[in-house]
Amino acid sequence: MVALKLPFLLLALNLSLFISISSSLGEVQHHEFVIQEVPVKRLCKTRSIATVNGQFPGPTIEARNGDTLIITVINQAKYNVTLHWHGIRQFRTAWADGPEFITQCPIRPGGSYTYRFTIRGQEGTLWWHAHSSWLRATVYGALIIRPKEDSSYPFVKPKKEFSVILGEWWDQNPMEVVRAATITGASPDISDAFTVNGQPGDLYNCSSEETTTFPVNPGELNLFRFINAALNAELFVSIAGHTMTVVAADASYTNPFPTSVLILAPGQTTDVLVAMDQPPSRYYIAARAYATANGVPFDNTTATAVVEYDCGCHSGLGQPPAPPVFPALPAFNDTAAAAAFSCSIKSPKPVKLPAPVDEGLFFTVGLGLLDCEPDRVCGGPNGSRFSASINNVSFVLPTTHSILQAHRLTVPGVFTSDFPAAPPVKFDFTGDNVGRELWQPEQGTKVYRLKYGSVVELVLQGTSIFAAENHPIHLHGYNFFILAEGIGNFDPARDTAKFNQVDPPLRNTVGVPARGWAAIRFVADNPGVWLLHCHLDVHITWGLAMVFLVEDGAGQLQSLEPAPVDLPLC
Ligand SMILES: *[C@@H]1O[C@H](CO)[C@@H](O)[C@H](O)[C@H]1NC(C)=O
Ligand SMILES: *[C@@H]1O[C@H](CO)[C@@H](O)[C@H](O)[C@H]1NC(C)=O
Ligand SMILES: *[C@@H]1O[C@H](CO)[C@@H](O)[C@H](O)[C@H]1NC(C)=O
Ligand SMILES: *[C@@H]1O[C@H](CO)[C@@H](O)[C@H](O)[C@H]1NC(C)=O
Ligand SMILES: *[C@@H]1O[C@H](CO)[C@@H](O)[C@H](O)[C@H]1NC(C)=O
Ligand SMILES: *[C@@H]1O[C@H](CO)[C@@H](O)[C@H](O)[C@H]1NC(C)=O
Ligand SMILES: [Cu+2]
Repeated sequence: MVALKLPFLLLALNLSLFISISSSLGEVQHHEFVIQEVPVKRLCKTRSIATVNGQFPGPTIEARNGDTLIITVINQAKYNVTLHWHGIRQFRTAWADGPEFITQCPIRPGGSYTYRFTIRGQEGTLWWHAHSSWLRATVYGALIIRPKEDSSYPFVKPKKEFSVILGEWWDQNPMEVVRAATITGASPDISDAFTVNGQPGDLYNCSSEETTTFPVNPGELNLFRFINAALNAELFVSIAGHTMTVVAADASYTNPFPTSVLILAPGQTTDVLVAMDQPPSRYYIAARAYATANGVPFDNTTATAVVEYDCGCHSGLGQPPAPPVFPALPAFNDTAAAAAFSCSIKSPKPVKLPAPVDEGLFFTVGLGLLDCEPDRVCGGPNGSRFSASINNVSFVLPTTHSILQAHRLTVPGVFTSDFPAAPPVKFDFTGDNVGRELWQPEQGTKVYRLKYGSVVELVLQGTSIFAAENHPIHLHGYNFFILAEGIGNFDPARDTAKFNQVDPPLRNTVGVPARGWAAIRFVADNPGVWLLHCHLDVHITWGLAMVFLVEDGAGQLQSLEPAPVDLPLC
């Protein structure tokens, strides 16, 4: 089946795929996003959630490469909010990137802010989400970027397109979940469900009436745009009976390959073509966690949606429809399946890898524990407080100015520029016996400065402090080539030989393997301040983040634009 389908797709592959950064601009789109709380019922309970325009998931933005988006956000909820356009390069428009206290102060209740940016040289699926505390649990939606001309898809134009947004649901208000955990220092409560387009599906109580359904016709070739919008879980996802052909990831085209299962870390997207070539019936799409931290509790439930063929065969008179076919999913700890999938993603043709490297950086990423405040007992292990860090610095958000504003206005005391290029202590990063004296990180608001245009190679090294775990690391404002991933401690003498210098994939989020490493490369050609962080919200809450400050280059076209007049201040 696979062998039959693939040549057909490959023949259709237009080999001149690389998207040119066209100077002729596309359409200008205006949107109004009102942040408002509405009651929704899930898992038998009703609670009020923050939404955009009362929709959950929020509105889909459909654009073409080259379009300019002008999105006015009006905050009518009781929370501070910011929105982030995940994966958008934001050339010269860092002011519109969104992470709170990094590129702007939050939009306060009653306030508003207009995000303005142009999509340049990106096609595929991205998404938008709140970037303030844990609001993104319910404030998110798809951002679809089509080619400027329909004829320039590098694959057969699909008959139908579906967005499949995987989310995570708590019975409690997620803002309360993180607030409680921040007070005690304990690990936040795990979620109660995963969702597909906002619905948990048939395997949960009080949910089967509203299971998401994707109506298809026999014989069609359809595009499914998968987005992992979950807060704290990497997800395996599969469609029963159907082979998926991966054609894009994080809004970059890939060399097409067939697979029966996808793995998506929070933040990642994957576009797949699926031929509706099975006997007309109903087939489950199912998603559940890929969990790598030994002994750490996780949500082990399974979300489903249904791919339903139009065949007049579902409501036989008096006969209940047959239950949909269920797919095989890998075990929760199937690292081999996760690695096989990530390593199959490649650029569609040889790339021009930026070289030579100007900045060779080595960052450890992992967990840690902080001592509790004096005279208190915290809720983490042995009365401690959970923490996380990069190069032993646990990131602390500023409060009086965003880092971008402090940079532009040269406000002292908001951040320091001494983020270390390498970990302060060399140890057996992935070993089982990391000395307890190494477990407590330093706290700080440190940036690493990059000259405009410098070529950066960054090795992200997981540690096994407290628990080794896969960390999905996301870089704002950039795509990067993933040169290689490996298990154990990165050894330059041995491991640089494994770098894919031919067709490495271009992405915005890389899952750094548990007890392993990933190497990425990018050119610092976008001035501004850009957050690098773990996209598990539990870890960013604990400080697994840092900031690259990219200096202006020569002249206006290599410099950050002036701040918008309505930029929210602290
Ligand atoms: C679903 O409902 C049943 C019956 O009321 C109950 O026993 C079970 O605990 C519920 N499951 C969940 C996950 O809430
Ligand atoms: C999910 O976790 C619960 C609680 O730890 C456990 O009782 C249950 O057996 C697990 N279910 C699966 C399918 O692993
Ligand atoms: C995965 O979990 C199963 C049972 O929970 C265990 O037997 C197996 O050794 C684990 N595999 C890995 C690779 O950790
Ligand atoms: C907690 O303390 C006990 C006893 O000192 C020790 O054995 C254990 O390793 C500690 N656990 C953590 C996570 O620090
Ligand atoms: C991190 O820094 C703290 C404070 O300086 C130190 O005690 C600890 O050993 C360091 N840990 C590592 C892994 O570098
Ligand atoms: C909202 O943001 C402002 C800074 O702009 C801050 O002073 C305030 O504490 C924040 N409110 C909440 C509830 O976090
Ligand atoms: Cu993480």
